[in-house]
Amino acid sequence: MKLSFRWYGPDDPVTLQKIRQIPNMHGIVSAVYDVPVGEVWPESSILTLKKQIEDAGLAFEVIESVPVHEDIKLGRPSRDRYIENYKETIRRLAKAGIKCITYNFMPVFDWTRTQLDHQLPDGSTDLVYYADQLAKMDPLKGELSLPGWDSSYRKEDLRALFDAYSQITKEDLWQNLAHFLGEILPVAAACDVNMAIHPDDPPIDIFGLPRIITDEQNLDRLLALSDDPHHGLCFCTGSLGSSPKNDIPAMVRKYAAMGRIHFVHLRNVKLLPGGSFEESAHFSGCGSLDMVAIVRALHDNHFDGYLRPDHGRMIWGETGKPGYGLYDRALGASYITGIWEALGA
Ligand SMILES: [Mn+2]
Repeated sequence: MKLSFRWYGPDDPVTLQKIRQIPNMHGIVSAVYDVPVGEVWPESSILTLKKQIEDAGLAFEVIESVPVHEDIKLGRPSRDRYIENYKETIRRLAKAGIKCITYNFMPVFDWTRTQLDHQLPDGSTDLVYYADQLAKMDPLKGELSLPGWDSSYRKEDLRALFDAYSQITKEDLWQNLAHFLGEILPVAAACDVNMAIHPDDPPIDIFGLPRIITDEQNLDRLLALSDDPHHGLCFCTGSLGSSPKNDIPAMVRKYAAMGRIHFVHLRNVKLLPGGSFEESAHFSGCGSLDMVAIVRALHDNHFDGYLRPDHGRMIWGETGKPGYGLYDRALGASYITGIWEALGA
């Protein structure tokens, strides 16, 4: 297990020096953030990022994420150019020493929450998804004020995207994912880079947009698209775990035994009635997931991939990017390290 930590670059209030002081920390998970989706990442940007991270004494081996252009997900003719760009970005990242690239195949939006500053009884704040709050939201009406969403979409672009997705089925989305993987996996294999798909978060259709990376059945279907071991998962316990039908420890055990988990996002969620959930502290007692059972499933399978604490609460008066403060994620990292150590060498 290579303990890692997400870092958003020099503007991140959480500095590399602070991250390095977390015990057992191996490396940084980051990305080039100033390139439009679909364009090739400049080598100079990749190398600058690498130097910043390595100069701080941390490994630079994981990218989260190289985003997939909507034209690829929609299967538009223009996807060919974006797929070629994606391949070139993979080659450049591999040349810089990257071993694992995370991506997702969620239409239009990445993760969805309904509130980013929900207050817990202890005074900390967390990210939540309340079904009744979501029911009142419409991204195509009023101001686009949904928490954490990409504000770079203009409303007319968003409407056009929603229209485009209304024309395709989940089977179409599967076809488009299969086409994308058929193109990029040979490149990843040649470069010896692991591709790790992040599941849909939460793993349900939202606003009528199709979502397919949601449960064990779909993960099986996904992995069956290619036997190449470079084709694997970024297993996000909080995303998959926000659906009560997913048995997270059992799924981790299964896919770790197959050698298909390349990267783990470890966090806990507290499931509420009606499909709602709250992100909780990592400790099992704070949420619905058994973190020891999850880490044990990895440990039993000699997991040597990357793992990072995922979203944390805001505690001790910290302010910053919701979910990505230092303190609670550092607590999560140490908690995970403690479980790992207790399970033995
Ligand atoms: Mn995640």
